[in-house]
Amino acid sequence: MKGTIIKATGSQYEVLDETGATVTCTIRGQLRLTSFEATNPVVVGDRVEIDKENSGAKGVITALLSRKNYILRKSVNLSKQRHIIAANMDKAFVIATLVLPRTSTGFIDRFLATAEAYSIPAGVIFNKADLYNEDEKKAVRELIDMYQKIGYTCAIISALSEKDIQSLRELLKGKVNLFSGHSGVGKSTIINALVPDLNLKTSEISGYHQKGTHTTTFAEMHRLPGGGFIIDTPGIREFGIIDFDRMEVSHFFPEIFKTGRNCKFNNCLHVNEAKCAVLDAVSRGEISLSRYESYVSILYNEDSFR
Ligand SMILES: Nc1nc2c(ncn2[C@@H]2O[C@H](COP(=O)(O)OP(=O)(O)O)[C@@H](O)[C@H]2O)c(=O)[nH]1
Ligand SMILES: [Mg+2]
Ligand SMILES: [Zn+2]
Repeated sequence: MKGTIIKATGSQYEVLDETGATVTCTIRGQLRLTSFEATNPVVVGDRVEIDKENSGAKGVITALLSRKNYILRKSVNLSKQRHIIAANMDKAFVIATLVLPRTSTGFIDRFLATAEAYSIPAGVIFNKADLYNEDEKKAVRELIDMYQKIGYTCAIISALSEKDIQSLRELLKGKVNLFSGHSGVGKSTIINALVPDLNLKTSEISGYHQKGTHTTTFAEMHRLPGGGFIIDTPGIREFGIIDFDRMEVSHFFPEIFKTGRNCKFNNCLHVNEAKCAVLDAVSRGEISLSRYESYVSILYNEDSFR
C-alpha cells in the first residue's frame, strides 16, 4: 500500500496510508534511495510503499517513490553531507514579522532564493499584524506589493484573528505547504489556530528552556481540517542551496534574471559591468534595492558555494 511520511525521527516513521490511517514504520534494509548521499534517506512528505503487519498499526517501508522536489538544510559545517528537510511540497512559505522579532528582507530573500533553487513555488506570510503601528502597516504593504509583483504569494495576518486564520485556511487548502521562519514569529501559534487540538508548544511555555540548548527537532506534517497539509520545520534556522555557481545566483531572483537578459555581456554578474540592465533597473527603482542587496550578499558569501 502507498502512503506519505508525516513524521520521521531517525529510525521510526509515521506513515499516513491511503485509508487515512497512521502506521508506525521502520525501513527495510535495502531501500533504493535517491541519486545522492543524504544523512537521512526518507523524509517528511516522501511517498512510500509500505507492508503493514496484521494489526495494521505497524509496518515496514519497502520502497521510496520518486520525489517531485525536496529542500535541504544548510549544513552546519563544511562537510558535504546533505540533510533533506522535506519532499513533495506544493508551496513553501516563510513566516515573517515586522516586530517582535523583525525579520530582515535578507532572510526572506534567502528563503525565496532557496525555494527558487529547488523549483518550489514560494510565498511570504507576514504575521502579528495586530501589533503593527501605522508606519509598519505602510511598510508591510509596500513589501507585499513588491513581492507580489515578482510573483510570490503574500498574506498579512494576525494569528489571533479568527477571520485572518480563516482566509489563511483558504490559501493553504488542498496543498502541501511548508512553513519556515525564525523562532518567535508565530509559526506554532498559527498552526495551532489552523489545526484544532494540536497544541504545539509556543514560546511562552517552552522558549526559556530552549534558549541556547541544542534540541533535536524534526520536521512534521500536520493535516489541515479543510484538506491539505502543513509541514512544520521547528529549529531549522536556514535552508541551503548546494552545488551552484556564482553565475547561477541570478536564476534564484526571478526579476533580476529576467532583466539580466538585456545586459550587454551574457556573463554579467550585475555588479560593476558596463551596460548592465539590472544596475539600470535598480537605479530607476524598477528592481527593489533590498532585493538587489540580498542578491549581492549571496553572490559574495563564500559559504553559499561548494
Ligand atoms: N500579538 C501577537 N502575538 C503573536 C502572534 N502570533 C504569535 N504571537 C506570540 O508570539 C510568541 C511566539 O509565538 P510562537 O508560535 O511560539 O512562534 P514560533 O517560534 O515561530 O513557533 C508567542 O508568545 C505568541 O503568543 C500574533 O499574530 N499577534
Ligand atoms: Mg514554534
Ligand atoms: Zn547585468
